[in-house]
Amino acid sequence: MINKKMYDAINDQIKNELESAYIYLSMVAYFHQQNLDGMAHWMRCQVHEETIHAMKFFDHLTNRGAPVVLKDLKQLKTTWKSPLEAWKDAYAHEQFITAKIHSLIKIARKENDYTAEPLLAWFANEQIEEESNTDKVCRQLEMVGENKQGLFMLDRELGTRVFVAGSPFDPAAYNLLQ
Ligand code: OFO
Repeated sequence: MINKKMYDAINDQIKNELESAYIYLSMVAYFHQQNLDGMAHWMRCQVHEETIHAMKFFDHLTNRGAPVVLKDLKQLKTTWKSPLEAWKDAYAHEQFITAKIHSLIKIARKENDYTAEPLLAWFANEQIEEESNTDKVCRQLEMVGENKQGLFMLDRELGTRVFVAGSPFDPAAYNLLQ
């Protein structure tokens, strides 16, 4: 049995994670338009990962016998002035998600939800990487500035990111995400 506050907050977080996937999918489209296929590829991997995040929370509720309620996703930004602006938005979005995870932890502690804590600890740790990945690309783009060759090299490097194996809806596969 899950406490009502925790239940509502987790349902809300499923929406936040799906919104993350939706935002990054918009960035995939934008980067392809800019001929930055490496960045588009990196964001495709990120969409996959965000869907896994949503499913981790989805399964948590389902396994505790609580019904998942999917909510409306908010209207998205669909274009950016520059690749740097897009990556800055990605970094800001990850900071927003970190704050949401921290507030979930606060609720779990207040409501003595020991069952949710291990999952939330996983997410708190995951957010270190999520913030650091997007922040690093912002810094690299700032370093590159107007240098087209530098942008090309960075795009090539981001294109080497490897997809997590398996479907984001298959718990056996998404447990591989460390
Ligand atoms: Fe990008 O970490 Fe989930 O949302």
